[in-house]
Amino acid sequence: MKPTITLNAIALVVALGFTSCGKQTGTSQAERTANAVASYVAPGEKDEYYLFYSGGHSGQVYVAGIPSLRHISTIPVFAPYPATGYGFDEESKKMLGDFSWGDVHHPALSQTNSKYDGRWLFVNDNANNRIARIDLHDFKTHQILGPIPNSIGNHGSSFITENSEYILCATRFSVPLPKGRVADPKDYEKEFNGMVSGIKVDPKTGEMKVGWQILTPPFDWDLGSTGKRPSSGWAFWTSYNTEMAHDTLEVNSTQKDRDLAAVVNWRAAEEAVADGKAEMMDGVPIIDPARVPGVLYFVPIGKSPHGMDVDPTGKWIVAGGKLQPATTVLNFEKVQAAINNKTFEGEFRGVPILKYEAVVEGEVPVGLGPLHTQYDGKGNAYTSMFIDSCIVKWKLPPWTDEEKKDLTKVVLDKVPAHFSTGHLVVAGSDTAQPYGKWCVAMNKLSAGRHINVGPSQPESSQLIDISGEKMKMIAEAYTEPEPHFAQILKVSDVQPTEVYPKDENKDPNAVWEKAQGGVTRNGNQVVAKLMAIRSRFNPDRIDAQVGDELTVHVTNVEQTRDMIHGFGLIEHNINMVMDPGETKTFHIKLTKPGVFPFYCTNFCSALHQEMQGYLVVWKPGEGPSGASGAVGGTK
Ligand code: RUQ
Ligand code: CUA
Repeated sequence: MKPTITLNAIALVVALGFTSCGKQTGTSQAERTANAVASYVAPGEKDEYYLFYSGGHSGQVYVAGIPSLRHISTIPVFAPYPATGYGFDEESKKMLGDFSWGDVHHPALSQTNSKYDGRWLFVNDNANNRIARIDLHDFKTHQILGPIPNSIGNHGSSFITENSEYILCATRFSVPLPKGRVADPKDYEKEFNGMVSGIKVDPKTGEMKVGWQILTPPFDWDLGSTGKRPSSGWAFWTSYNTEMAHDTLEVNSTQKDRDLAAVVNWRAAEEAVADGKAEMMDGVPIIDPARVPGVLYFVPIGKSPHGMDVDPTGKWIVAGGKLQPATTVLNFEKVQAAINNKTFEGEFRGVPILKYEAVVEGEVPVGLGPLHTQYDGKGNAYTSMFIDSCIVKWKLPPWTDEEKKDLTKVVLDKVPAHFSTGHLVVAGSDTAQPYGKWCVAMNKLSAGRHINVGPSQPESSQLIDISGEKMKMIAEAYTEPEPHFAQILKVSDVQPTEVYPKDENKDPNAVWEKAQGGVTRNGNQVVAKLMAIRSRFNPDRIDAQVGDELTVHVTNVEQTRDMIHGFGLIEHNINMVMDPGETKTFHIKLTKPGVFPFYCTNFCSALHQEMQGYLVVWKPGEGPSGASGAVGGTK
């Protein structure tokens, strides 16, 4: 019964908690002015950092600027987005496959030597077990991998290794494996399994493929993080259902005071696969950790933990307590020693459990509901507090003897956040050299701090200056549902292209001159090649007939930045958008006769409205050249 009471109490605190905060008080006019100036980016000036927000179940990634917190663009990933034509042309339709949504949680910037290298941004899809790669060369999605075999609920992901060798993922859910096998959830402990996956990233192209997997008990793996420097080659995940409950998890998975976290030696996993110690399941080499010692260890962490974040030195690993008012700090040197000396407190299914007392450095009493921890690279940690609705700054070890005796002494500062902070991000926290300076709190509830927009409220973000001893709340903004984690990248660390250069366009159907365009027919296949230029399509007439398969290639021949043309086709659910120098293709079967205008959907010039044409779909046997009619009118 006890856990139920605890959880109800928490629910009550969550429900009432934000009434205690509200409008920031005690901010003098001088402070207000200073805060406004700190986040003000004047017209014509630019932000210093990119903020890449995960878009949660919108399936997208949002780009904002720091310090302005202004939304600058949306990068569609797992859901169609007519604004950029994503999900309408053949290539993006193919990437989306049968899904029209995803649940993006944790973006990860690619790294070289534990530093952002400005090449790619990877994001996970919790819902459909996928990982996507956005190229920062053009800020577009270029690959969606998945659904990943033997992986269900790709939430503990996408955690990148220090040289982008792998994206590491752990499953939130467990099912009977391989996928498609059915067993009664009552037999959960026996029949269900979780998985840790190593997704290999090609160092040149960023192309991902499933490398190997490690079979785990059916714990619900939660957040994780990868090692660096001393902990290079390792990765860590919390779990919240060591009880292996399969129903009423709210009660049944919160019984134990400690849950088992996973300590994974991913280099050892890689070697085990190379040495032939894996067995294939659904096309993937699977490592059974009971039979391959040294790949997986467990360590108890209290209670129902959530975030697990490695600090910039790679030495401290901090787990958020969620249902325990403390963060647990593990010392990686002690983890190593415990492994080498076999300081275990038992095992579970053949996997050694490291003795808690032997690996823990301390439990820091940060407050209620600690979730995620970030770092400034100056020895400070920042933890988001879901229940207390605040950010807590505290000092990482090494601690003095006096501090060790009373760890409340290492808690340095608290700043209220509004409300119920989930993730927070400190600029560059997951690298060896954080930029520091800015922290963004991503809050689950905005609770009417903005003008009333009806019952559904946006999420809120708050910008906190962490450059001084005390944190300073600077600004607040609202975002589409719903940012989980985010990444911050210095603008000068990436060089996106301004156009697609003509000579790099390798599309065989690109047309760069009027004479190359036109409409051709082969049986019932009609192919139109169009050129888009201010302010016309060439050709601007496509003739076909009912029953034809129509393929349209449109090349935007502009070589000027931001000179974008669209191709919207009336009543056919088509809207392609071509950036300068880009060729896109759609394919449809023509099922109804009529004259269907098409037009440019991006306001490109003073004569943008005039940028239009006609798709004429004749009844069979009618039309300018009878049954085989296919005409592309050029002017
Ligand atoms: S989880 S609010 Cu999806 Cu990142 Cu912690
Ligand atoms: Cu092209 Cu509007």
